[in-house]
Amino acid sequence: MKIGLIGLPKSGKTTLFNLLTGSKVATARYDSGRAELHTGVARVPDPRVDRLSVIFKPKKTTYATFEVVDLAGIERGERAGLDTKEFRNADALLHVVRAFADEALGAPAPRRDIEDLDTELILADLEVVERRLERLEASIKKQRKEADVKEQAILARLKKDLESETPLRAVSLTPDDARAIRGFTFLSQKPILHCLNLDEKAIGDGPHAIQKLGLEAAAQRARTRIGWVSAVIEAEVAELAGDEQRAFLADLGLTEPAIHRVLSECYALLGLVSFFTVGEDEVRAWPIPEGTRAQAAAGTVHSDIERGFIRAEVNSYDDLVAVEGSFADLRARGQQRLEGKDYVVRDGEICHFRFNVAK
Ligand SMILES: Nc1nc2c(ncn2[C@@H]2O[C@H](COP(=O)(O)OP(=O)(O)OP(=O)(O)O)[C@@H](O)[C@H]2O)c(=O)[nH]1
Ligand SMILES: [Mg+2]
Repeated sequence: MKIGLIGLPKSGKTTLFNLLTGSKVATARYDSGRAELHTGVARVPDPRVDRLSVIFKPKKTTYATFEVVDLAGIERGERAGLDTKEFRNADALLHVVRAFADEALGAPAPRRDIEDLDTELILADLEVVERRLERLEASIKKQRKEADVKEQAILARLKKDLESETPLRAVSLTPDDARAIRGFTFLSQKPILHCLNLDEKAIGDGPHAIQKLGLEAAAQRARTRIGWVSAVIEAEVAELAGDEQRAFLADLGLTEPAIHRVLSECYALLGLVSFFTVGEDEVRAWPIPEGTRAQAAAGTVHSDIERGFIRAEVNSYDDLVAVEGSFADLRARGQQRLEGKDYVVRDGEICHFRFNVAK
C-alpha cells in the first residue's frame, strides 16, 4: 500500500517525507529547478508491538510498514502535474498544507489550500470522465454494446457528482460500479489526510488547529482526515533519543513525537490494520486491509501457509498480555479460538496458522 505526498511547492513535503521514512533527502528553501521523486518505506510505531517484544524477547522485532512517494510541489492551477502515475497509483493522498509563515511565500492560508486542492482533484477527474464519455458516445453510435452503455450510465452519474463539486471519495458506489471504474484511478476518490504543517511557535495549537483555522466542515467530509505536525520541530525531535527526547517533548507539551500520530493516521487512511505473530525468533506486525479473511491473512506471511491453510489459532492481544504471553494459560482458560479460512481477522489479534504443506 502506498501513500502519495501532495501539496503546493515549499509546503514541507520532503521534510515530512524524511520524517515518515527516516530518510535524509535534502530540502531547500529555494527551488533547484529539478523535478524530484523520492520513494521510501514508513514504519508504523505500535505500542502493542513494543509490549509483545518485551514479553517474548525475540531476536527480531518488525513493525508494520507502508510505502511513501514524494514528488515536486504542484503550483496552483497546474492540473497536469497531478496526472502522473505516482499519484494515480497511490492508495491514499497525504496533503501537506503550509500553516507556517514564510518570508517569500507570505502568510499561510490552509483553508484555501485545502479547498483548492480538492477542486483540482475534482477537475482532473472531470476531465477524464468527459473525455471517456465522448469516446463512449461515439462508439455506442457505431455499435451498441451493453458493457459500453453500462459504463456510460455510471460515468454520467459521476459527472453530475463532480460538477456539483463532490469528490468521488464521498460518492457511494455498489461493489460492481466500484469495480467498473477502478481502472480510471480517480484522484478525488482516494482517501486524503490534510496534514497541517504548523509554525514551530504554534505547536501548542495542534490539538485545536481544526477549530482555530476554521476547518470543521472539511474535517467532516467522507474519507477525509485533518492532522497536524510541525515538521521543523519534529526534525529536531528525531535527532534526539531517550531521556533527551522525552524532556524536549515535555517542554513542547507533547507526550510523543507528533509524527507517530501522522504515521498511524496514514496507516488507518490506507485502510490497514495489523495482526501479530509472536515467537522467540520474531515478533511481527503484519499489515492487512481491514476485512481480510484468515486464509488471505496467512498468505501475507507465506504463500505456502495460505495454500495449505487448515485453521488459525486466534488470541486477543489483551488476553495474551494478561497472562504474560503464556499460550498454555490461554488454552486452559478457553480463551484461544480456532477459526476457519473465512474468519475476518481483527486489528490486534495474535494469530498462529496451522497448515499443511503439500508435497
Ligand atoms: N518555518 C518552517 N519552515 C519549514 C517547515 N517545514 C518545512 N520548512 C522549510 O520549508 C522549505 C521547504 O521544505 P521542503 O520540505 O523542501 O518543501 P517541499 O514541499 O518538499 O518543497 P518542493 O518539493 O520544492 O515543493 C525548507 O527550507 C524547510 O526547512 C515548518 O514547519 N516551519
Ligand atoms: Mg520536495
